[in-house]
Amino acid sequence: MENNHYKFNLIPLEYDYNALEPYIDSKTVEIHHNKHLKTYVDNLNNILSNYKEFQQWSLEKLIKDNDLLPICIRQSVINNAGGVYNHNFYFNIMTPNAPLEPAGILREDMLRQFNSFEEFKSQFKQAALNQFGSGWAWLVVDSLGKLKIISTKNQDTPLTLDLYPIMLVDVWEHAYYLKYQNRRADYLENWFNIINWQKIEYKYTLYCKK
Ligand code: MN3
Repeated sequence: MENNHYKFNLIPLEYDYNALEPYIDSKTVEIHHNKHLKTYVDNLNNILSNYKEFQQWSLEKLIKDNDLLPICIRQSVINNAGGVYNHNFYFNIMTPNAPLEPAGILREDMLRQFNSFEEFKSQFKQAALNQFGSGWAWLVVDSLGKLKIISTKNQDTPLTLDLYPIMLVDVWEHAYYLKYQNRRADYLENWFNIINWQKIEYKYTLYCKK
């Protein structure tokens, strides 16, 4: 069962480790999920095990309201809760049976703001390429309801920026190094074959209904 507060679980993937081949290799998905993500889950649980008062807080609240946490655990909660949130999100929006482009209202709004899907893709890839060092590229909705592409470093999230995230890609080297080594651009190009647009569209409609 999925827990959105302490004690957090390693959420199983909805697909097999080899399901994203040939775009992401089986070994990378396995290590990424069963080692990297698991470490974030374990670290977060370890930190919170000594702080009963925060054990009912959701992942989102731990990230958003981090200024209410004791200073001695604040940065490690930001890193590890962010690591869990970002990776759960990332694994959730990939699928082996991907439609190659979004549909519905998301597509309409994307075309309105970026002129074409190709232009959106190119800007998103550029943000992911330009993220220096470890981090993430995101498609978010801002407080005016506009789609925006941003990047964050390390395990930072847009949640603290009053932005509503609907899509992200991991550009830490561990997400692609085994197969692509330093070729982040190739990883990104291939990643566009395994995006679960239905899930992203659903997140977008949730935002629109708010
Ligand atoms: Mn990662």
